[in-house]
Amino acid sequence: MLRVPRPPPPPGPPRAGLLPLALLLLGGLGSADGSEVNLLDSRSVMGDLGWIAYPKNGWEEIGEVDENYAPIHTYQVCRVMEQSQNNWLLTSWISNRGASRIFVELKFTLRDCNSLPGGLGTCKETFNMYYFESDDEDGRNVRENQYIKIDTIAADESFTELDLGDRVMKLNTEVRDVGPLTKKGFYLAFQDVGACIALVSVRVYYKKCPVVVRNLAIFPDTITGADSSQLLEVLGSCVNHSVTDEPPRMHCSAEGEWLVPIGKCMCKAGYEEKNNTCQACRLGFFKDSPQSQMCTKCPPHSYTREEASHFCICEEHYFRKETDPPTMACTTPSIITTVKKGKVAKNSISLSWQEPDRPNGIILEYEIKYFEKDQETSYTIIKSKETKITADGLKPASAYVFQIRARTAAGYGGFSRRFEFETSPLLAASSDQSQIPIIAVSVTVGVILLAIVIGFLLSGRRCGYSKAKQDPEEEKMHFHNGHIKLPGVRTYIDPHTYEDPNQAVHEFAKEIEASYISIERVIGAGEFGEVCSGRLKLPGKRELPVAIKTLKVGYTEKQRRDFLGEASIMGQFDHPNIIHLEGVVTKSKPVMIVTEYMENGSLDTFLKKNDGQFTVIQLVGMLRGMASGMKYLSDMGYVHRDLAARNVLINSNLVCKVSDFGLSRILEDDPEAAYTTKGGKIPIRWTAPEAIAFRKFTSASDVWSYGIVMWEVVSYGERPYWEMTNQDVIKAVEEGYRLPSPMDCPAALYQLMLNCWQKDRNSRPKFDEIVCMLDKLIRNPSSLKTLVNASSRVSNLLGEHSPLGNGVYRSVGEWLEAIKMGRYAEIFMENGYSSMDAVAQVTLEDLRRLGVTLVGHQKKILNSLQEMKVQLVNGMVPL
Ligand code: ACK
Repeated sequence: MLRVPRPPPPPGPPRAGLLPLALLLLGGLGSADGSEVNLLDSRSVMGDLGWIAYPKNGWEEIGEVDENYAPIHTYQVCRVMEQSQNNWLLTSWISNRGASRIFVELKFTLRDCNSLPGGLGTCKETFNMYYFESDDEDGRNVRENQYIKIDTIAADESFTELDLGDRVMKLNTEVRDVGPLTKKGFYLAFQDVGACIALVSVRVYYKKCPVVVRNLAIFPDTITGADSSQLLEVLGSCVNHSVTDEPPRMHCSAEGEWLVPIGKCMCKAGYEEKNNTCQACRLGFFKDSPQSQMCTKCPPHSYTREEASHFCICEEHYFRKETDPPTMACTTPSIITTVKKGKVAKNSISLSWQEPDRPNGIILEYEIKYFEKDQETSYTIIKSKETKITADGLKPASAYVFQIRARTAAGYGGFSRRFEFETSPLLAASSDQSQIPIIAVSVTVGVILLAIVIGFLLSGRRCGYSKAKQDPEEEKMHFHNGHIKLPGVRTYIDPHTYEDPNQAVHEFAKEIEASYISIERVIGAGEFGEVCSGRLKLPGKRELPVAIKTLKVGYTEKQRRDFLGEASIMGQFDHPNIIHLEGVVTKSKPVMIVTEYMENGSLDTFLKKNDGQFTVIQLVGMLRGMASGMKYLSDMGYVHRDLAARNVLINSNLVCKVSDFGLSRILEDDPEAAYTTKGGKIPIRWTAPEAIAFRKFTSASDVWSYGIVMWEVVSYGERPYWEMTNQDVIKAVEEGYRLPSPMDCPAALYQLMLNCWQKDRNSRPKFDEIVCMLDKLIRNPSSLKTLVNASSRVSNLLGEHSPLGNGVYRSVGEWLEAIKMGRYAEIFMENGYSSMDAVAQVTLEDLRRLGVTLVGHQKKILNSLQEMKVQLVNGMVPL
C-alpha cells in the first residue's frame, strides 16, 4: 500500500504533522509472523479507531488517507514549548483472547529536542505507556493513577529539521510485553509529557506455537505461557489411522517455538506413514501391526481383497498356520509334525506319520528325504502314496535324518522338521560268539555279490533291462551333491511343477560365485546370449575348463526363467553322456549357466569339418555314447524332443554328450503354443510323424530322432532330406518314404536307422536295446563290414525283401500293374523274376529275352526302375 506523501512542513513551530510519511513506509511497518496473533493493529483498522485523547489540545489524529482512501491512524503531539504537559491517548478495549502475556509494538517518530530552537527547557524525548485490565469495555474512564505503567518509551533515533528537509527519517520500533494478564481484556494508554511524537502504528499481539504435526501427532495452536521463560507441555493427538500407547508430548516456548518432542504415534495395522499422514496399504500389500514400518508385498500365494489390509489371504488351496507370521508365504499342505519310528533293523528303519491336520486338498503323495547324519550332500528321496515307508539299504548302527513333505495339486508343502533315528547295531550277540555272525555275514555278502554280478552279466547278455523291484506305491531316487546318484526308478522333475522357478533352479543347480569363473573367449551364440569358454576354480577343487552360457542384458522375466529352466533340467542329470552342469550364477549379473567344456563343440559342425576321417568303430562309439545318454534320459522319464547332431557336444576324446535342454520346447505342450509350420518350434526333419501330427512326444519319438542322428553321423553331418522343404518332408515321411542309407554305411547301422523310423512307435527299438545292439557291433567289428551297397539299396527301395519287408510294391505283379504292364507279370514270374529284388537287376537284354519287344514297353519298365533308383539316390526310400 503506497501512502500519499505529505507536503513538506511549513516554517514555524514544529508539529508532529511534519513527518515524512513516505519515508516511514520505506522503513517498513512490519507484520505478525506465523507464531504471532494480532489483537490490534492500528494500521489495519479501516474505520474510526475509537481512541480517546485528552486534553483536547494534546494528541491529535492526523486525518490522512492512503491512495485507497483508507484512514491512516497516526496520532501526534508536539507541545514542546509548553510547561507541564500531560497528554493522554487511550485505546479502545482490547480483548486478550485468552492470552496471558501480550506484546505491544509501537512505531513512532520523535523530534530531537536539540534541534528545536529555544525549546530545550521544556522539550522531552520520551513518552510513557500504560495498561489497565478490564473484563469489559466499560473500564476506560478510570482514573489515570489506576493505569499500570508498562514502560517509558524513548526513541533510538530522533529527527531534526534537516531530516525533514532531506525527507530522511528512521522510524522507531519498540516492543514491550505485558503479563500475566488475568482479565479478558485491557486498555493501553500513551502519556506525553512534552515531546514531539507521531505514533504511527500500534500493534498488540500475543505469541503462540502454531499447529504442527510431529511424529504423527497433531499439536494444536498453543498460546505461549504468561512467563517469558515458561515452557508449556502440550499433549499431541495421533493423526488419523495412527495409535500410541502413551500420548506424545511437546513443549511450547514463550517465543512460540515447539521444543523437545517426547513419544510418537504409529500408523495402525494396514496403514503406513507418508508425509506425516497414515496412508492405507495398497492392494497386494499389508501391514500387520503398528510396530511394522511399511506396508509389505503379500508373501507368495497370498493376496488382499481391499486396501488397508492387516494381512494377506491365502490363495485357494494354499494355507498358512495360525501360528505362522503373516509375512510367511502360504504353502500347500501344512507341515507334517508327527513322525513315528516303526521297526528298526540293521539296514532299515520303518517310519509312519500322520496326515497333516489341514492337508489343504487331497494329498497326492509324500516325499521322504533321508540321509546319514552329517552326510547331507548325499541323500535319498522316496516318494510314497502311503503314510509309511521303510528306508532300507542303510548302514548298521548309524543315525539317519528323515524329513517328510506332502504334495497336493497345488504343489509341495514344506518339509517337516528333521527326525533322527538310528539303525540297529550289526552284532547283537555276545562277544564270544561274535566270530560266527561275522563269518555268516561275510559269506552272505559274498553270495549276494556273486548273485548280483551273475545277474548283471546275464542281463547284459540278454541286452535286457529290468528295474529294481519296488513297492509300486513308492519311487526312490538317490542324490549326491544335488545330482541323482544311483539307478532305480528315477524321475525327472519338470521345473514347471515348481510355482517359483527360482526354487527349482536352486534345488537342482549349485549357485556359483561369479568370482570363481574366468571367461576366456566367446565361442558362439546361444538362444539367450553368448556362449563363452572359460575356467572355473571352486575353492578346494582343481580348476576346470568350462562353457559358460550367458543371459543377455535386458532380458524379460520369462527369458530368465526359460534360460535358467535349462539348468533346472540339466542339474537333475548325472551321466557321462549328458552334458554336466557345474552350476549357475543367479545372484549377480550376467546370469550364467556353467557346464563342462566340450573341446570339439557341436557334433554336426565337428563331423562336417572332419568328413571321412573316422573309422566305423569310432562312429559307432559316438552313437553308442549318445544312445546311452538317451537311455538314461528316457529312464528318468525325460523326453528330449530336439535330439539332433547340432544338440550333441563332443569332447577331445570323441565322447558325445546330449545337450540342449531348453524349456521352451516343452511349452509346446501348452495348448496355446500351437504347432506352426512356419519354421516353428518343431524340428521337422528330426521329429517323428506322430509328434509332428499330434504332438505325441515320447521316448519313442526321441528314438526316431536318434535314427536321424545316426544318419547324420554316418553321413558326416549331411543335412537330412537335403534341400527338401519341410512340407515335402512331412508328406514323404507320411507316405512311407525314408532316408536312404548314407554312402558306405554298414548294413547293420542302416537297419537300425530304419527300425528307429518305424511308423508304429511301439515297434521302434528302445534306447536300452539300441545301446545293446551297438555294444554287440562294437564287440564284433566284422559285423560292420557288410555295407549297404548300390544293389541292396535298390533292393531296399523295391521293398519286398527290404530290411523291414514292408515295401510299397509288395509284388512284381503289383508293380507291373501300377505301370500298366501287368500283361508281362506271368512271363516275369516264369523266368525267375518273382521278387522285386530280382526285378531290380533287369536290363534291356533281359527284357528282350523275356519277349518284351515293344520299345515303348521296354522304356516304360526300365524308366520305372530308373525312377525308383533316382528317388533312392535323391534320398527317399519307400518302405
Ligand atoms: O559348434 P560349437 O563350437 O559348439 O558352437 C556352439 C556354440 O557354443 C553355441 O551353442 C558351443 N558350445 C555350447 N556348449 C558348449 C560346451 N559345453 N563346450 C564347448 N562348446 C560349447 C557350441
